[in-house]
Amino acid sequence: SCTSPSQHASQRSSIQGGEAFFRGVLESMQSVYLNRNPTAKAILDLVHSVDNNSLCYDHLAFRTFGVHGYGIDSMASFFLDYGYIQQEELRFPAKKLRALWFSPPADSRASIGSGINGPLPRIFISELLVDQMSPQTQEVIRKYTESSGDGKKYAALASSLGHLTWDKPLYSEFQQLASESEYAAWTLVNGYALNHVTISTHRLKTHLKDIKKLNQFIEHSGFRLNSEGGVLKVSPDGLLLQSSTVADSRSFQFSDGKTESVPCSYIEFAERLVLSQYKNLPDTEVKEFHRRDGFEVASADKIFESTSKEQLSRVGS
Ligand code: OOG
Ligand code: NI
Repeated sequence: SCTSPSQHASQRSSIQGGEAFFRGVLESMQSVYLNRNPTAKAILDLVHSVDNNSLCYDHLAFRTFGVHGYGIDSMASFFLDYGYIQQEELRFPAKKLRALWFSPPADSRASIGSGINGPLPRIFISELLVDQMSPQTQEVIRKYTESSGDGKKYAALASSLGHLTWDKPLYSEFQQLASESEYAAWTLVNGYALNHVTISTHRLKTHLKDIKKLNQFIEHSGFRLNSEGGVLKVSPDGLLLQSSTVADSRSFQFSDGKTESVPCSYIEFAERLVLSQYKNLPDTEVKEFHRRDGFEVASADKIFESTSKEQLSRVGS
């Protein structure tokens, strides 16, 4: 049903027109992500090699600045144009963030294929509530979004090219943002780049379909998982289980010539259990829509920390 991230091209031939273009854009976003984030690439390769053929994405996530049209809508319009449907809002008052998630079109054809060419993933897009930031932080964010011209219209293009739509900032501006919101600092240097992909563990074929086994396997393979609030994040109904790695970092050259390490992206795992009203369905008949859908604000709040200094600077596991 699902195959390796590198087997895409041959499979795309069965998908036509708009959907082939749409998936091509997602594939470019993924290729930027894999090139910048060696841990994410290694884990995708590892899980694929153990599980033989199955790798489906649960969701893809993006971050934005909620100001001047640069917020959620700037990225959402691409997905809405290709048939995605807006779902619930999630609010994170302490982090001064909000998010929306989008479900894929019901008629998306390829349930054969892997990763980006598998079942289309949900999309999770968040935005910083810029108006609630300090005047200094707002000034930096407005300086860069204003310098971007019509960049907000090309969020998906920027993401698939791995290009910022604004100038590179000064290191001092990055630090100003980081001191108030690590999310803001991340977005200033990563822009619309894919923040994470999420492997759908229940659609794996081996013992790794159990997220607790997958977490153990990932840690035994030498990768660090985000430990904020505990490695495994469980929704109050017990049906949505999530975990994520600590983000990779890369060296970034600021406009004042300083080169410093900045956080980039991470990879997440999600296991969605069967809803209670379907608990008697035989395993072979369980489809994705029989499982817990959506996201969970308390878990998401902790997953945001996957790019935090505190998680990145942890020693050992
Ligand atoms: C998103 C964190 C939340 C989820 O699945 O709940 C999340 C982010 O780090 O931008 O990914
Ligand atoms: Ni996520």
